Amino acid sequence: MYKATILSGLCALFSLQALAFPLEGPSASTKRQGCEFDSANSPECWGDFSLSTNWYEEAPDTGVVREYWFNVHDTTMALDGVSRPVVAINGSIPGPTITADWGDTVVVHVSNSATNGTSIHWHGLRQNHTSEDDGVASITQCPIAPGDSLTYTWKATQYGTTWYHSHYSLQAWNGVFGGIIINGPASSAYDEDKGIMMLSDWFHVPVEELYVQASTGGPPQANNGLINGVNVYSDGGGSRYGTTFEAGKSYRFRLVNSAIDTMFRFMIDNHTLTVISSDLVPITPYETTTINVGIGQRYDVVVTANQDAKNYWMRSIPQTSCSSNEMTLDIKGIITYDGVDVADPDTSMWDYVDSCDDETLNLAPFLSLDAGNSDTENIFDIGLSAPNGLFVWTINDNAFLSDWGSPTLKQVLDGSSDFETEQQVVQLNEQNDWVYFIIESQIGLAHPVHLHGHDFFVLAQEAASTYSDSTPLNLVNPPRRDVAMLPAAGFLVIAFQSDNPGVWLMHCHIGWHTAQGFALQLVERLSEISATANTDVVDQTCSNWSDYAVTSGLVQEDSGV
Ligand SMILES: *[C@@H]1O[C@H](CO)[C@@H](O)[C@H](O)[C@H]1NC(C)=O
Ligand SMILES: *[C@@H]1O[C@H](CO)[C@@H](O)[C@H](O)[C@H]1NC(C)=O
Ligand SMILES: *[C@@H]1O[C@H](CO)[C@@H](O)[C@H](O)[C@H]1NC(C)=O
Ligand SMILES: *[C@@H]1O[C@H](CO)[C@@H](O)[C@H](O)[C@H]1NC(C)=O
Ligand SMILES: *[C@@H]1O[C@H](CO)[C@@H](O)[C@H](O)[C@H]1NC(C)=O
Ligand SMILES: [Cu+2]
Repeated sequence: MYKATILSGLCALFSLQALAFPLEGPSASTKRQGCEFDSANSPECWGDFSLSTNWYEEAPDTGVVREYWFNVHDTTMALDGVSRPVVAINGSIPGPTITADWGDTVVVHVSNSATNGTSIHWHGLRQNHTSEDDGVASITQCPIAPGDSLTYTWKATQYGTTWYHSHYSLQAWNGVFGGIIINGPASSAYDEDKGIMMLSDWFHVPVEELYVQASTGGPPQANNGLINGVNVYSDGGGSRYGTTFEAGKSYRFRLVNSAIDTMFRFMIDNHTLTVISSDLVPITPYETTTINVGIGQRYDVVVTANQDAKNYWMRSIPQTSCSSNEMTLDIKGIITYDGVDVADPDTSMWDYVDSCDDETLNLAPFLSLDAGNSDTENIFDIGLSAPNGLFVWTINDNAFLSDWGSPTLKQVLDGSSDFETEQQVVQLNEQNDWVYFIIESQIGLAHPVHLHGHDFFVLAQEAASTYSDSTPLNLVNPPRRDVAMLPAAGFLVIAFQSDNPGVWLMHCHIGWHTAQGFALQLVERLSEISATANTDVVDQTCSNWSDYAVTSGLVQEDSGV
């Protein structure tokens, strides 16, 4: 069995490598052949590889395995001073950061000690021929039952900043998420890496308790927002994220939006941001004073400590055009220049225009690639209805619904090639076809659209407008990423190649909307899928799940993802 061979190979490698390589931490100093990576002087270098390597075609093979053990459990935490029930990984929100080098293999053993099912999705990771490890309940696996565990294995063929999160119902937004850093070359120099800046919205009750409200009255207002898991709340307690600057040095921040329903504009008072990547794609650097980060998106920015030595606010501002928060202008961290007392800054924010639009103008990938002409074109019309008095989002009039106990990948492994209408399956059977998706909506709300298993090329994106045959498409090195905004009452046109056999979800990354049916799935190159998966593992997780579901009398109340 393909997977079994890989796993036993990995174990052998792991025991050989365990002593020679630390499990965590950046390894920028690891000796390499060729031009050596040095973030301050040669950020474009990576041994025999570089910033110019086409990572969709080749990646280093380090032979290094980064192994992690995650324990998902229920607990109570007061991230902003207000205590509430949460679901956490190893007692922390965000969970432990996964760190690896480009070309490493990452193995994560997930144990479920919580009272609900779980599954962990490695957002933005391509999962090249490893659909089984994509971690989406009801798509690529049954949920991991309480008391059960599952090991995920994937290769870091890309590098940069991303995150993982639960893909079981709304669970991610009770605290099951964390950062992923894959060290690799960069398109701009910097002195120090400040790591993940996780931007979240936050409620004072578990999100399930708000689902009926979200499905009748619309999304509830968030109580607060967090930066790396902390913020203050209405003078009641909590603390602020803080970090220090040494005058003259430059710092890399890795922004991740892990919200359920908030687009955040990030800024540091009086400092400009040099943007060096969007999602897992390095870009030609550009400067800006503020950056708008959609849900699920990532931007890496470099900031130089070139201002007067004092304290400055770092701000994460919910964009009110598509979100609502009690603490809109008070989700802040503090940057302290060395030698200055830590105190609340007196600085003022950069001017900005509130919006839920992507940063479209400047996102030119450093590795320039053009999109091919379309072989297959699909038009998806987004709609909203309330058949039983509860909102559902539809794609071409069909609301997505999957079954935890019967994931699509298992159906494929069991020989099925016929799927239920509400599974919303798009079959892509040709190899390396250029596939165009035209996603349109007449509803005046923006949606962050995320595709699994691929980066996509953004060919067109326009608010308050209708797509037509004469809409110009940008095929020449367009932005390339894994989440893009479908603008309000407008359209988004994306393209990708069918180069990854597997079952892949595409969905709106607003948690409420995913749960309310705004999703579809690709069954890509059906006949090649079984060769990528380990049927025994898929079946075992499902049989454990089925035992649990029967005895607990569990009822699935949403789309499942
Ligand atoms: C993706 O997987 C295929 C099949 O195993 C392999 O041929 C290809 O080299 C892989 N791509 C990368 C970038 O590793
Ligand atoms: C998480 O906790 C488990 C014990 O439950 C421990 O074995 C593991 O090392 C911890 N992992 C991390 C990344 O902290
Ligand atoms: C999680 O478990 C609790 C307690 O058993 C239950 O009330 C709740 O509905 C579950 N949530 C989901 C999404 O299954
Ligand atoms: C799941 O299945 C494995 C393999 O049979 C078994 O060892 C394990 O105890 C099961 N876990 C649960 C929670 O049923
Ligand atoms: C910061 O910028 C504001 C204008 O936004 C300006 O008035 C102020 O002098 C600047 N402060 C410093 C320390 O440069
Ligand atoms: Cu949406």
